[in-house]
Amino acid sequence: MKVKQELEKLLGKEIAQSSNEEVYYALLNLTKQLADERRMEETKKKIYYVSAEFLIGKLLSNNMINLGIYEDVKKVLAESGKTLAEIEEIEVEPSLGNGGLGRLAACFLDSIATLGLSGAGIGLNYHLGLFKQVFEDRMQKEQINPWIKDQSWLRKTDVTYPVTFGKCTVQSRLYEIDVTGYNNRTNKLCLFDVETVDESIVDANHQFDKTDIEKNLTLFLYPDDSDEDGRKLRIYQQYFMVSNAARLIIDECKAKGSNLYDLFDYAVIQINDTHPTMIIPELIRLLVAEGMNMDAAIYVVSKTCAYTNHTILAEALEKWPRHYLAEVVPQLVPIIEILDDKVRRRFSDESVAIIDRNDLVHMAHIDIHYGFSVNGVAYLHTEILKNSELNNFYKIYPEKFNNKTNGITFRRWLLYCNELLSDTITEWIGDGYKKDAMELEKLLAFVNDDDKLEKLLEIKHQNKLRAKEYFKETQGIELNENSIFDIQVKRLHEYKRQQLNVLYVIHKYLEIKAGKLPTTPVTVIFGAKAAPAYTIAKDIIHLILCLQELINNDPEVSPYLNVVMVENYNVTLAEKLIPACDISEQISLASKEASGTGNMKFMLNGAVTLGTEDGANVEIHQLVGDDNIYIFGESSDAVIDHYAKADYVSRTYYENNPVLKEAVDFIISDAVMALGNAEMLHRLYNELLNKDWFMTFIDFDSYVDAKERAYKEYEDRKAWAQKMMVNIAKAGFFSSDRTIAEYNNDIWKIIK
Ligand code: 8GP
Repeated sequence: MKVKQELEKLLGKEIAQSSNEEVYYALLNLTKQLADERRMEETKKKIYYVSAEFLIGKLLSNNMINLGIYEDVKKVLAESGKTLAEIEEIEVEPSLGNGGLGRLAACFLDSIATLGLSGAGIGLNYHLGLFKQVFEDRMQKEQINPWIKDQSWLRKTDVTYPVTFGKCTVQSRLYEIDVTGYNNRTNKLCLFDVETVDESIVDANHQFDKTDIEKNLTLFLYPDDSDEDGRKLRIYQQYFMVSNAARLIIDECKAKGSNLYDLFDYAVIQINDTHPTMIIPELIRLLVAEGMNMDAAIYVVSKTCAYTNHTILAEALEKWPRHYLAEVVPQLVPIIEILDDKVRRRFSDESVAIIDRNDLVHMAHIDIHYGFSVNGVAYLHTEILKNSELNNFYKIYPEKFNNKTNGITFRRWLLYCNELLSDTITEWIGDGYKKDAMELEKLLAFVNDDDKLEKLLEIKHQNKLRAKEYFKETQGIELNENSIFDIQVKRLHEYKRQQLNVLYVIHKYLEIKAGKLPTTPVTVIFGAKAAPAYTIAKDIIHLILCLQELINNDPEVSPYLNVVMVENYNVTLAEKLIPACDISEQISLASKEASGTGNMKFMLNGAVTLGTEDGANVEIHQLVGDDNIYIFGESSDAVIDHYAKADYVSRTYYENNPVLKEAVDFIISDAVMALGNAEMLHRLYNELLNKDWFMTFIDFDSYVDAKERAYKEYEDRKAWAQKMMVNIAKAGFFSSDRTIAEYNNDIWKIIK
């Protein structure tokens, strides 16, 4: 295809004469056309990945790579004096996701299409999505994040369903976004919306009438659930999502010849965490309405649905009061009661009941009893599910439990975000790794090749320069490209322990003040959004921003140590930061991070992990060996034991460790209080001292040791480059193509 001609045809003029915006829309349309040409007939069986989040990121470059026109487009733009980077600035990142679970869903859609499998994502078309984070007075403030433009990747369809709630009926509308596979088929992301949605009901403080369902249903992802109306709104959203999904699936399967008794031969539904759980009773309801008897409907649905668990944190395992469901979706309650009754007849163990003695409906329990597969997302996580968190279920259904270690799409997280590296790898080992990521292992042949090691360091430096320029321009942040980039970017949560990193920063600051100077300067970079109602998480952000101000403006310290918190961390920023990273912070309390996927992205881009034996870090450790990772902290067994015995007392650590005490006390020192809010800083200080539920203090010493070791070993540039090489070479296992192949072989069984 002649890209230039096609583009100029769409533009009606020469590229050089067109604005960046015009070029962007021409590329959008060209890409959509090409994606459409790759649509393929659907196979008998299809995977439906139902998820509250799809954190898809900007789509233009990713689609162009998958469609094979990326290089040509870049060349053509360059000839006309434009760069793709400036064209991409026009694209707004969709606000359809929050964290790992949502980004995983996006990587999975890419891999499903890349492997040529017939599949679709199903979710909601949130107009304002997750909030946009801004910093004011060194605090996180939330703003609305509208992202839908007149022309976008969304395509309006004719598909619409009436969805009935206890108090009203709304009419849905399906929108679609094409999902291109790498040199392969085009699938769809199906996003349901409601036409009565009204963005104008949201006031300047982000408040809106939570009971006005017709107007608010698809405004926000994860609306504030700190009050009852907010929690009910989440149920409205979830039911709206799954009721539409169920009808779409039934319609598609019928159209392909299903008589519904054989639904599982036509569809497999992957339930992404518990948000879509109501699809189980809803499908049962719909099948019964089609004339099936209840037992048959339960049997059919149970053979169609599979569940993925993404966290063991109790607060994330949804439990809805029965009376909420009775108000919002009364039609499901009798079905859920039947499901519970059947469980109670079979098992006397109260802990596996669906409706507990307090009248709470345990959504995960529905999934486990009435789905055919339950999977965790990394080896350790699945072991913890089997042996502790869900042990009572594992004893009943050992055959349902399986592990699927997460993965990431290498198209976005290497080919696109780190072209320097991927071009160099291609030069060295050919481009076979683009289809078979395990070929990256060929790089192991170069661990003693000085020129190639030198080249890796040079690429890292270039990527730091690129990040420096980007953050200077977009956020006014100064990054020192000659410093170690030590990065922790992820949702803000106490279990992820940004506060541990912060305590180290304080400790380092105090050391420098006392005259102990690091050889190489360090920049500690954070990026994280805190859930709007999560007070302590916001306090941690506040502390980081105070330290940023204090440290970066202290002429004694700033030549050696800088702290940076980037604003509104999202996929686009991740794509800039990850290729520039030296040290990847994966420091969750062992047993708490189900997998992590950022850890995989950093490794693939040549960063060395500093982490606990948690989630997929365990597998990274096994792959790269002791010399190419910095592991510290308590083991997950030890942590689980501490919880069981309730014997962790943070104050004891504080009192017995003067270095730790000094760092903790600094949170409420005059220097920090002069910049910060006393209430917030004291709250955080007291939380750590009197509770510290995620055991920050227990790992402080070993964290400091590991970090010092990493900084020291960074000095030996050749040895460091060897670690980089090994990390990149061993990252192939974490391709989401591998993960999806495993889902398909073990769970979905879709034949191409
Ligand atoms: C995340 C896990 O925290 C992370 O370890 C894992 O890599 C990722 O899922 C993908 O499996 N979980 C969530 O994002 C999550 O639980 N989000 C809550 C809002 C539901």
